[in-house]
Parts: sequence; structure tokens; C-alpha cells
Amino acid sequence: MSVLAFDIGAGSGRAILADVQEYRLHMKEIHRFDNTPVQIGRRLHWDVYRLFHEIKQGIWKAGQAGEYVEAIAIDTWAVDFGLLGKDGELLRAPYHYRDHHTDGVMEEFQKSKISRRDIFEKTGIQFLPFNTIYQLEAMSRAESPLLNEAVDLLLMPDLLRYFLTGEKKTEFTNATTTQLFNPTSMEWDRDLVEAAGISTGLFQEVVPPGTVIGELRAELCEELDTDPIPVIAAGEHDTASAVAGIPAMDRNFAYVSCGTWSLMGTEVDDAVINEKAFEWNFTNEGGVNDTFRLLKNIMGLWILEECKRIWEFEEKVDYKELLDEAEAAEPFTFFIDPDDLRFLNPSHMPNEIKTYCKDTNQHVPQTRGEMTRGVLESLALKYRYVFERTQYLAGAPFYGLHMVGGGIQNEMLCRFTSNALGKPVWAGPVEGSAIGNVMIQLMASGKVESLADARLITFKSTEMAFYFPEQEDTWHRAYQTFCDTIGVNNGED
Ligand code: LFR
Repeated sequence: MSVLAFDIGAGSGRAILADVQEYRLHMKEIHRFDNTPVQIGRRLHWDVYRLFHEIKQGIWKAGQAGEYVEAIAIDTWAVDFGLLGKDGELLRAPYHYRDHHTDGVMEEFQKSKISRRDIFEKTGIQFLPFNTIYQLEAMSRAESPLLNEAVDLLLMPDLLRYFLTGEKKTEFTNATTTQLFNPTSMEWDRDLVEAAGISTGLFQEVVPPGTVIGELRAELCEELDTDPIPVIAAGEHDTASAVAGIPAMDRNFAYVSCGTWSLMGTEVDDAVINEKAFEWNFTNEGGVNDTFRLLKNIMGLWILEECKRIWEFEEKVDYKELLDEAEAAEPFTFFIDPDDLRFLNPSHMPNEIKTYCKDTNQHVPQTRGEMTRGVLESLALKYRYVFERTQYLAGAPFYGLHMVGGGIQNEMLCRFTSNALGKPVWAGPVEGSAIGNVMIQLMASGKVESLADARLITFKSTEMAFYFPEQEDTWHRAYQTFCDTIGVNNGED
């Protein structure tokens, strides 16, 4: 008996069959697929139809593997959504959160409708220009005809789960990322929803992770030649699942989940909504088993992925080559703030980096190796900035940092992180979100007793890599220059 976890990120997705026996997690990847967004005219869309096709492929392959699948759950990135018409059909493929239709909208919304502070007090959520609330505001401003026709709004994993079961529900961890949900009243916030020009009627009942939502629809069972399988809401926000999948043995721990994004923070029992969290733009996203994820988005490996994509117009290059070139390059020749919004979705990332360097009177990197090295150094230094503030907000020091997710295969990033922090780094597992997804399913069936147990099992089943700080003085000096260059305070403000 296994559970089937679909973990879909902004670049690719995977289907994993898993089970736990005697405190050991057994996982088998049975399907992997690309998730390539589609530009049509000026708008960037998710190919949700294709994603659903891939999910069906995964279920079919699980059947072919001769496994009895006891449950299925999906996790994906956050904030994006689909709208259904009154016939229950999806009205249009969802927009990608990096689409430019939200440019400038967040600032205008805060100026003309509800202040930044009020929004934060209601939701505890960080200000990102693509939060669902600003996507809806952008559509309202553009007088999108979809808003007149829509009767239901489903977030990305809700939508895929709806295609599987026909049931409409929104899962809690992902609901919080919309910046429309109030974690204190545990309700959609009427003021915020109405300010964005839509009706609360579009939103679904919010259910906790681990809820059994329904079963595969009859037509699907027939199509895929399978029995009706229960579909569970995982921590449907991939980062919520990733945090559940961290092999921390201590209640107080710091993590960074490294994929396209780097999500750094800690787990807390109650949302931290105070002056400093507001000033530093931290977020309190819903976690599994009554926790919150106090964290901050850092632009992450996206910057490098985009550089690589552009370089590959000229010649194919793999990560190993890039990292070898970076290793040979001179250290600390320039610094960037990875979270400068110009890096969110520029048309040409290497040129954007060069422009940033010119604008800040720095040396302008010329080679791939130099650029790769500088980006990774700046990421690690930004980790230090966020780590120190997480520590301040959590009110206790962390002994080291857990790194999980695909990005930890980049050993240079892990090494630089330990150096920048002056703390040990424990890297693993790579499949953080998928493991969390599996654990939530197994907790729902009672096979795994608690989140602490889930983490113990993950710990026992993961081969971790350890990194210890080196060249601390050099990195410390680099941190001072980094802070000066990007214009932030290097202390705890
Ligand atoms: C990571 C992630 C982040 C979210 C971003 C956009 O995959 O889910 O947590 O801020 O994608 O949805």
C-alpha cells in the first residue's frame, strides 16, 4: 500500500509513490514532467490542461507498477488561481504569477484602497506584487469579462484536485498566501475581497491539510482503469509541504527551502504580526498541524536559471560547467540584491544584472563564471540578512540552518551559505515538498502519528550533507560591503 504524491513546481513536476515501514520512508519516482508556461500575446499562462494530463499519466503509471494506491495528494506553488463558470468549466488557463499585468498594482491598491499596515494586520502576509489579491485587483482594473462570469475561484492545487474529484474546497496553507485570508478569524476577509472588486461568494470553504476531500470521479476511474482512490488535501502550498518535510529534531529550527525560490524562516505556533515583521516584510503563511511558517521569500535560483536559459541561446551549458567556471572566477567582484523587483521577470537576466551593477557603480561582470559566482555569493549573503532577522523575530538563536529542496544539489550554494552565516548547514532532503506531501497523507490515515514523528522518519531516511563555515572573516567583510551596496542596515536595525 502506498500513497501517491504529486509535487508540481514552477519548472517541473513529479509523481512519487511512497510508504513508511519501521520508521523508514520508501519513495519511488514514477513520473516526471516539465511545467512550461505559455506566452499568448502579452499574457503568460500556466498550461493547466497539460498538468492535469500529466497527473493522469502518474495515476496510470502507479496502476501499471502494480501498486495499491491508498490516497493521492497534490502540492504546487501558491497564489495563482483558475475561475470557473456556472457550468463548472474553467473559464481560461490561469495566469502565471510572473505575468506583468500586476506591475504597479500593489502600490496603487494600497494608496487608494487599504493601507499596507491594515492589510498586514488582517493577514500577516508579506507584500509580493503577485499575491492573489493584486492579481484580482489587476483583473478588476482591466475590467476582465471573466470576473462577471466567474462563480468559483480555485487556487492551483484546488483546481487540479477539482478536476480529479469534482469537489470544490480551498486548502488552508495555500489560502493564506492569497493575502485575502484572515488567520485569526479563519475566514476570507470581506474588506479585502471587496476592495479587490470581487465577491466573497467566489471563495470556497477552507479546509485543513490532511482533509479527505473525495474520490476520483467515476469517469476517471474508468479512463485510468483504477478503483476510486481517495484524494486528500496535502499541505497544498509546496512550501508548507517542504517545511513539514524538514528533518528537524529540535522544535526551534531555521530552514531554507531552495528551488526556483528560496523560502527562509522558521516554524511558529502563532502568527508573528508586529512592527518588525511588518517593516522587514516577513510573512506568516499557514503551516500543517496548527503551525505558521514565519518566513521570507528570497528570489532564489530563478536568477541563475534565467541566466542559463539566456546563455543557452548561444550554446548548451550544464550546471556542472557553470559551477566549475564560477569556482575558477574571482570572489566578490560585485553584489546584487536578489530581491530587487527588476529580477522578478526581466526579458534578459544577464543584462539586467549588468545594468544593476552599472546603476550601483560596481564592476560589471563579463563572463558566465563571474556572473554565476556573484549571484550565488549574493544569494548566500541575502540568506544571512534574512536568517538574522528570523532569529530576531523568533526571539531565540538557531544553531544552524536546514536546507531542503532541489537547489541543495548546488553544493556551492550550500557551502557559501554556511560561510555567509558562520553556522553549520544540514542539507537534505532534496525532495522536501514531496516528502511533506507524503507525510501529511500518512498522518491523515494514522500511519504516522504526528509532525514530530514525520520529521523523525524523514531524518532517519535522509542522507544529509553537512557544511561547516570557512573563511568567516572574508565573508563577514563581504557582508558589510553587500549591505552597503544594496542599501540595507547590516545590524538588526
Ligand atoms: C515556491 C512558492 C513560494 C511562493 C511562490 C509563488 O514554489 O510556492 O512559496 O511564494 O512559489 O507562488
